[in-house]
Amino acid sequence: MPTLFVSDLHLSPERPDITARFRTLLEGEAHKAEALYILGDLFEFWAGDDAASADDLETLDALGALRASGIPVYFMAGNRDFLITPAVLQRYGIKTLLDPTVVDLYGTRVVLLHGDSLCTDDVAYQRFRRVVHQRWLQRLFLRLPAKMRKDTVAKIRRRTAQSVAQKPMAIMDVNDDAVRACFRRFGVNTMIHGHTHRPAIHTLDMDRQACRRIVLGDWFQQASVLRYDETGGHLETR
Ligand code: LP5
Ligand code: MN
Repeated sequence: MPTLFVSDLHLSPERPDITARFRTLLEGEAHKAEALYILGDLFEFWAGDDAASADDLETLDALGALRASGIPVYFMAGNRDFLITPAVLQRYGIKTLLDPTVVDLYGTRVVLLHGDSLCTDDVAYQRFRRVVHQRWLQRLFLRLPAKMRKDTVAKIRRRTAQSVAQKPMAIMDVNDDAVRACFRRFGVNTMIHGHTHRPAIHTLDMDRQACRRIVLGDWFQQASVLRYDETGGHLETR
């Protein structure tokens, strides 16, 4: 049976079409899978577990139902939903993965990432990332009333959207040296990540060995799904 990978769904009540697409996957194809891996940005944003919307909880319920039917569900946080706690995910039977994580897929060691850590040319983003990943700042933020947190996230999203609009496309892709360093660090020849919304299977030579970087796409127009089995990775849309 294949293992399914998805990322960058950006689920929100404003985009019921994406939620519907995800439900179709969860209630159908996912039941015939070995496991489901979510590699970040499942949610458009996460302002704290107590600030989750009814839609967010329904999504977690649907994932919990898949897990309850015997299909393991793994979640790695993205740059939008990193505030979701492992405790909440565990309540639904979902296992949290750290970024990066190495897994064994049908006898091949594969490194999994959200992908934002590889975008080292985007200096403003890397600075922003370092700040919001500070544990003390997160703890302080989570002590604020939920309404204030949601307003702050809305402000951050407006500011970052302005910032993205002014950035050259090239700096928002992965940096080649960062990719090579990651292959080297884990001694693997396959990598799977999302974040850049540029679905593709890239091959590159590392010390005369062919390496593969599989990039998942977003779900805005269609569902981007990686079906991985004994024959390798198949990047598909639904
Ligand atoms: O996800 P994607 O692909 O759209 O965009 C990313 C980068 N953007 C972000 C921001 C998120 O999209 C939205 C934030 C979610 C908030 C979660 C909770 C936060 C709580 C804080 C806890 C302490 O990650 C974007 C990249 C792009 O990918 C491509 O890689 O470029 O990065 C940016 O836009 C970052 C900016 O360049 C950095 C500067 C923005 C200034 C923000 C100031 C905040 C002001 C606060 C006001 C109260
Ligand atoms: Mn992302």
